[in-house]
Amino acid sequence: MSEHNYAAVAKSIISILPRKDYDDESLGPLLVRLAWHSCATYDMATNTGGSNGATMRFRMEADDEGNSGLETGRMFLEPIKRQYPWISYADLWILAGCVSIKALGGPKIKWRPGRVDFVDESLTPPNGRLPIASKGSDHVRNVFYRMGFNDQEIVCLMGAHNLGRTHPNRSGYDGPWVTNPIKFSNEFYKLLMTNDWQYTSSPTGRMQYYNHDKSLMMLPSDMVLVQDKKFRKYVKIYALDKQRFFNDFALAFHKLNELGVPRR
Ligand code: CCH
Repeated sequence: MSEHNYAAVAKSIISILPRKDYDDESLGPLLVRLAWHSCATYDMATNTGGSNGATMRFRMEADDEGNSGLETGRMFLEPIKRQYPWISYADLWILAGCVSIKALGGPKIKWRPGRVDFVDESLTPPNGRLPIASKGSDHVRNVFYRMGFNDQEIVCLMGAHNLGRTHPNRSGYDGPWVTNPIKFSNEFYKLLMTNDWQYTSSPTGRMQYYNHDKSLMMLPSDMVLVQDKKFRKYVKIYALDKQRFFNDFALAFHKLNELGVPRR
């Protein structure tokens, strides 16, 4: 069954993650964001969008403002796709996200193959379903409730911002959230609980939160998690209990990547 050796694909993905010339020397965070955005178009009411279909291959979704930078992630996965042409892009992107989380010290995420690549471009979900970082708690809730998540799961999933950074040439925001952006941890929640945040302009003019020496950042949509009492409760829990965060994150990320995937 070498034809469907997903473990071999996973191994090959792990082998391309370390990269001296890229960001914090790992492609992992970018691939986690790619997986997340391929899922984040899901709409429960119409059962449209989500990771099945790999519709980000199509121009309309690739050009959605929120997906800026993700062409780089898809490009890095091309050699893997060439090596294992039988895997769908839809499965590959999600597998890459799951494998990256684990490789960067996070929990093991349950992953199942079975996603297909749509040929019909008209099945691409409309633009505008991704969350916008400058908006408040109503917006964040609307986006995640539309996918079928509750407040606890929202706070938990946002903990992926323990990884990676924002890029002025992609989103216009600037900097990493935590001191080691290639180690999955609960530091994001601990930092959110501090009072070290100044609402300031980034070099591109985007308003965001910087810490005292501008070495770390938070998006307005991250700060919502401590400004909103119902969210804040879970930030406290995850700041104090890393294991609970890891367990809950594994469940929530699995739920995320199954959204809209037809299963018998
Ligand atoms: Fe995120 N995220 N995210 N995010 N995100 C960005 C980067 C990453 C929002 C906005 C942004 C999730 C939720 C949200 C990652 C994973 C997740 C950036 C910077 C913005 C802006 C992009 C750039 O400039 O490169 C908003 C808004 C929300 C919700 O309201 C969730 C949920 C996940 C995963 C479960 C990861 C990882 C990154 C880092 C990417 C990198 O290139 O380092």
